[in-house]
Amino acid sequence: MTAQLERNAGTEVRVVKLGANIGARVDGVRLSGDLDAETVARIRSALLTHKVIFFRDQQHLDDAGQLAFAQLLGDLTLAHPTVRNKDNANILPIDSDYSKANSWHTDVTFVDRVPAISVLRAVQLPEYGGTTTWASTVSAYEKLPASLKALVDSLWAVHTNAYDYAANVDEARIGGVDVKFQQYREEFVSDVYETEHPVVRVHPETGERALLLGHFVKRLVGLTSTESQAVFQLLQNRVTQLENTVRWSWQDGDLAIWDNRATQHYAVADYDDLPRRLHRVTLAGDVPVSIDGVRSTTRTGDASHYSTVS
Ligand SMILES: O=C(O)CCC(=O)C(=O)O
Ligand SMILES: [Fe+2]
Repeated sequence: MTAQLERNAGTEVRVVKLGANIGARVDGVRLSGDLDAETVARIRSALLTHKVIFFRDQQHLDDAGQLAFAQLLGDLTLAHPTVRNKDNANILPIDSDYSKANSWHTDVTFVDRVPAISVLRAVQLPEYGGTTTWASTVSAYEKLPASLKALVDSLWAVHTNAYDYAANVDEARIGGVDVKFQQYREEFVSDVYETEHPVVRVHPETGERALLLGHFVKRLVGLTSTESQAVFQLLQNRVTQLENTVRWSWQDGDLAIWDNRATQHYAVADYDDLPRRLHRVTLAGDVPVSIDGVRSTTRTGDASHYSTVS
């Protein structure tokens, strides 16, 4: 294994690269709301470079600590545009009792203000399975041949939370006919959102071009649904190519941060009916912008209650 060690002078922060295209583990940091500006800058820089970063041994963090740390990286969004959490307005529990995200997606792309960053903390883990995999949508774009770049550079997609759920997830495997699951699903689509995004967005901090797709895509603008599916699948296959991914095996005390403007992810549902719970916090993002400088447009719904635009 050719893990690369970057030692930063002055502090203990060590960034250990996990793969050529995506992923790094950050060692030597005790996460909290009290980190100094230099450490926060290093974490942000590691995130922008590696797209998803992992921290071990953060057992001291609770919800309040996770929120305090996350706020050093940006402004909090609500837990979700439609799903309410009565315990804490800013934390979305990812609980295997009522949802399993075993489908490739970028978080909350059905609104115009797609969150910039997601911060996910392990709370309860199964004895086996339950890994999560991330893919770089930047390297997926960069590796496209010129002919496919020409296709996607001016392509737009309609994203919605009322997507065809059964087409993407094998419902039978997720606890059968489960009332809690059904209720969650109903809350998820209680307000319908539809947004048109460019398939290639320019990252506001790095200037990199990234594919903006994932399972909230309903169709590609100007294409029939059959054509949309074919082109979508072709591009998704590029995103999820294994060389383009990193897979994380969760341990107690782990925290992951991903750049939601440059990645998709998939939670592997291979832990039977064992309980699994993680807490997610998201940070406000900008409205995506195409290569031509055109911003995404809302078709249905108003997400201003959910998040500011960073
Ligand atoms: O369960 C996981 O590992 C990830 C779930 C997910 O999609 C998310 O936290 O945004
Ligand atoms: Fe997600």
